Amino acid sequence: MNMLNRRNFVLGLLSSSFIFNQSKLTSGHDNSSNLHNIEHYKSSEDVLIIVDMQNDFCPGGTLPVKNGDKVVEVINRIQKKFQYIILTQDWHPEDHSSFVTTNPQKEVFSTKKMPYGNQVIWPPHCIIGTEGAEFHKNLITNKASFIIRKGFRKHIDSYSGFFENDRVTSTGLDGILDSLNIKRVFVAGLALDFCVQYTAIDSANLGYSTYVIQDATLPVNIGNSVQETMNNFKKNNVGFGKLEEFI
Ligand code: VGL
Ligand code: ZN
Repeated sequence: MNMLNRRNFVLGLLSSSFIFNQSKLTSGHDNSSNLHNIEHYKSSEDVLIIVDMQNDFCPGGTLPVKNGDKVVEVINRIQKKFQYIILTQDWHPEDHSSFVTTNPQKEVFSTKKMPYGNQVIWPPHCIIGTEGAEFHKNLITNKASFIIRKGFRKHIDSYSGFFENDRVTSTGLDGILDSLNIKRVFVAGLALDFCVQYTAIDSANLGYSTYVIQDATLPVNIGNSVQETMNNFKKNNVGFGKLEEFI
């Protein structure tokens, strides 16, 4: 094919596919099924981020949030309102630098200095490949399009789903939301005063309108971590309330 013919051939292809698409849109038997309508009201600009809904953060786990398992039901219900759902998964090597077992001279919940700032000392939790790192068995996970794993570098902890605790190492989540053209981020899961807080604040600072769903999260509660979280939400323009107040 010479250049001119190739051009006409390509244009022909383009226009025939255009007509095909048009006819699909305007076809007489427009089957706007219920499913179609549901997809329509689920905004393509919204994402639900379900933070660390894992066994070790639930009763019976190694770093349990009181009643942590109770939010699973609420999270499953609100998943129905979203087209885009992303899970985060705390995912640590067994000798992670934040673990008390790696710092035997330290007390659990005390802090130590890391090159990137103060780091809380945690009981070992969410160790790669263990039952404790698995999602709670009742959590619906098959609607999520991505699982973001974080905290797998021995020398950096990661609370936020966006950036690790050095505040520069990216998890890739911002790139995903950006390429999906997401505008609003809704955050649920565990724990309100750590990973949910950091995820929501990073999200707001990256420019997404951000809301934490009050009845779909609970705190670990260390010192006055909950009050501080509420103050930080106000300072960083993160909404905190029930989903019905925002959608
Ligand atoms: C978390 C402490 C350590 C959380 C994770 O998911 O909130 N907290 N690792
Ligand atoms: Zn962790």
